[in-house]
Amino acid sequence: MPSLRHDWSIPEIEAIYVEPLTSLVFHAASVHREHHAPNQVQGCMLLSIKTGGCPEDCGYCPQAARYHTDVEHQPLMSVEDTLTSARAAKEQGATRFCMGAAWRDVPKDGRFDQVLDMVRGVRSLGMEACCTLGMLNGDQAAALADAGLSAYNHNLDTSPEFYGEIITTRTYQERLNTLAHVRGAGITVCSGGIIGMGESRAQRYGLLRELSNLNPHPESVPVNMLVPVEGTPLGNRPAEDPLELVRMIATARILMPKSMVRLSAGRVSLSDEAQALCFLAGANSVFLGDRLLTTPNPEADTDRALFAKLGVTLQASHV
Ligand code: SAM
Ligand code: DTB
Ligand code: SF4
Repeated sequence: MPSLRHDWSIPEIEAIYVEPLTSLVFHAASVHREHHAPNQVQGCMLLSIKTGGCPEDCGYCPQAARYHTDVEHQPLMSVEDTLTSARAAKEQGATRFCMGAAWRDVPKDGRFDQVLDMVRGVRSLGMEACCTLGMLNGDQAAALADAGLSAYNHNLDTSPEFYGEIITTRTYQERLNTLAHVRGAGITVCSGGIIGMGESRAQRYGLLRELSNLNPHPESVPVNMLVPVEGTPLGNRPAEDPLELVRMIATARILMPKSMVRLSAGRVSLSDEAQALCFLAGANSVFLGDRLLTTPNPEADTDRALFAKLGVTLQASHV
């Protein structure tokens, strides 16, 4: 089996991304089958534990305080309510519970202790626990690792060149620093990006190069399709072509063969056929539940019917 590579170049990435679609999907599916059970998908469930009011200016995000969206601000949820939600997630077949907070960075007060309690609680239910809390330092990463955190989500979102068009309140390097702290604490890394923000294909290759040149590769790579939200600067973006999503997923699968590639935001706007192509192209994880953080995701019944139709089974817990 070829060893994993961390030196993919832009021309190599481009050559993969632009293969004729059926060749690309066949290539990705072949790589997928060498490393993963082809018809098994990991189910993750998201919960927004602190919603809205974020000081950052991420152009896609309904939770940025400066944009006027319908999102209602909510302070940090209680540990009890969070665990009630985690139990429901487990019932629906999720093996990973992911807690998201609209923070620029992890707060240095009692709220962090509360998050640590949530992490311990989720782990005690026998689920993987993931958090996405914004930037963090080495000590905070170590505390999360101590509490048993399985993964930390922190997306690079796009290429270094395009980043400044979407976010100006922090730098790409700060994103990379947080990922290094997470890795340094021994927590697995979940990092990916978004397509459909007006980036060029070349800028997608740039994101894929950054992700695939991390050593080790992120254990999970969420590929989001922009959910345009009214009131945000990207609220009027036209819908992205689902076949670009398929190319992005297939290329990520080929560059990072062992990683979980997550078909993330945007599933509500995809047909069953488009989702089937994404799974064929190597996506092997999804978010379950009718809500992502603040925007809709397919209903449980809709997903059950889709998985039954495709013969996809949800991965059993290995915790
Ligand atoms: N505040 C933390 C941060 O930025 O890392 C954690 C939460 S933030 C909402 C998590 C990720 O959600 C972002 O990095 C972005 O990739 C994704 N996201 C946010 N809004 C989105 C949208 N409208 N469409 C697609 N993905 C989105
Ligand atoms: C990721 O890459 N996608 C998820 C999760 N990581 C945190 C979030 C998607 C958010 C979509 C917009 C919303 O629901 O607010
Ligand atoms: Fe804040 Fe995260 Fe939204 Fe950016 S993506 S505005 S950091 S919640």
